Amino acid sequence: MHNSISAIDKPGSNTSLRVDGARLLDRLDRLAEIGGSEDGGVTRMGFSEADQEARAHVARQAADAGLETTVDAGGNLLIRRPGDHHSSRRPPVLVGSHLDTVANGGRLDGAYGVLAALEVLQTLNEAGAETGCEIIAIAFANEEGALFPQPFWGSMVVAGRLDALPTEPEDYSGKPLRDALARAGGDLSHLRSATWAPGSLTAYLELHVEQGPVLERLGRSIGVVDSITGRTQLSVQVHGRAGHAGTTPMEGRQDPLVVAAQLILAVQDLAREEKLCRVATVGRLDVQPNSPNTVPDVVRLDIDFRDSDPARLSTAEETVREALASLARRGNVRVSVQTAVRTAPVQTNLRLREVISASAAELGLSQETLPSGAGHDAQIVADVAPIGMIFVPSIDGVSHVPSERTAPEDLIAGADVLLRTVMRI
Ligand code: HGY
Ligand code: MN
Ligand code: MN
Repeated sequence: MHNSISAIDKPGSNTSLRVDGARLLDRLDRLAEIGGSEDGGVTRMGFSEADQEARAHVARQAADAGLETTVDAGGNLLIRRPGDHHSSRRPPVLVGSHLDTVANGGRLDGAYGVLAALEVLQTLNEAGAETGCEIIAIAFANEEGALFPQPFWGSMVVAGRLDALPTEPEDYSGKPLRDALARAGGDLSHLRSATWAPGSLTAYLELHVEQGPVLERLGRSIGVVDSITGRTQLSVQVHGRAGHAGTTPMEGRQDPLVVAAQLILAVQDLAREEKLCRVATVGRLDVQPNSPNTVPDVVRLDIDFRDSDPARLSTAEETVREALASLARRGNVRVSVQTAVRTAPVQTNLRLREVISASAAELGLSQETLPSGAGHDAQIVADVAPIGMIFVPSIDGVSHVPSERTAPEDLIAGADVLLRTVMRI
């Protein structure tokens, strides 16, 4: 984790500057229409058509605002102010989040951080404000990994974690990423050109909805994030022996779905009974051939577990692998396990936390320091830059669902804290 940061925190110059809240809210409404559904949900899975449309939409909004946009080889959208508006030669500050969503997710997860970063850049540009270094807004590609199961794709590229990425990524149906990435303006053969070396950024800042209940329960407007959870995601395949539901005797069946069901209960016990990790979830299950009168052939499931302690994550993973091996023996099926995600928990940068906190205080906003139970691009970018994260409350603490919402005044307040923080770095 790259955590050294040069002196920051100039007293808040231009303290009267505020974002254009109405413009931010309007942009959020319009972006939510891309991939939007009747129930208010949004589906813009990374590198899908809807995701490409959203990226192009935001790029047009930036260009209409007189800003410059580029797409790097990883498919990340970067937005810059034209000309030279920074007083020092220090490396740039990246500010952003992601535009892609989970299936039928919410309208704010990721999108809010990207549009707030655009709003901050436009506000600075309209005011002709000088900043301590260049401020670049970024929309990371495929943070969720909902279609192409390589979550944190864009931030892994920026952080140079190319060895951890498959050389020829495919989506869940086996479709290659290469063409979809090219359509987004990226280039799978030149990912290295999109990496940022350690020390080449002064900081990375991400504004995000909390996606949990803490700020709402405490009645706080701003969250100063002190750490981001570690996360392991295992992709499991259970191979049995398909057969006729009516004629295959129960004795000697090799039913992969029965083993998968036993595994799902074992995963829940990890967090519930054995307390080996904070949370554990099986959210995706694929049964083939998925026919009511056929004993299944193969079952695929993804196991997601999280904790702030890497040692607990390793123990939980070992326990899952042991349970899987013993269930496979008992069920006389064959299993294979791939590690889809293994991200370490990270701390945010103390100086950035202090600047965020001071910015919120200057704006008269209540605040709380808290950990993030969700994963974020920031925890990957932490390899190459000091990171800071700002939260705003989630109504009812829900996210990854159509009812994901945040009060408009909180959305605007979060963007003002981001603006003020950026101006102090
Ligand atoms: O899964 C997460 O924590 C994030 O939403 N990608
Ligand atoms: Mn998410
Ligand atoms: Mn997110």
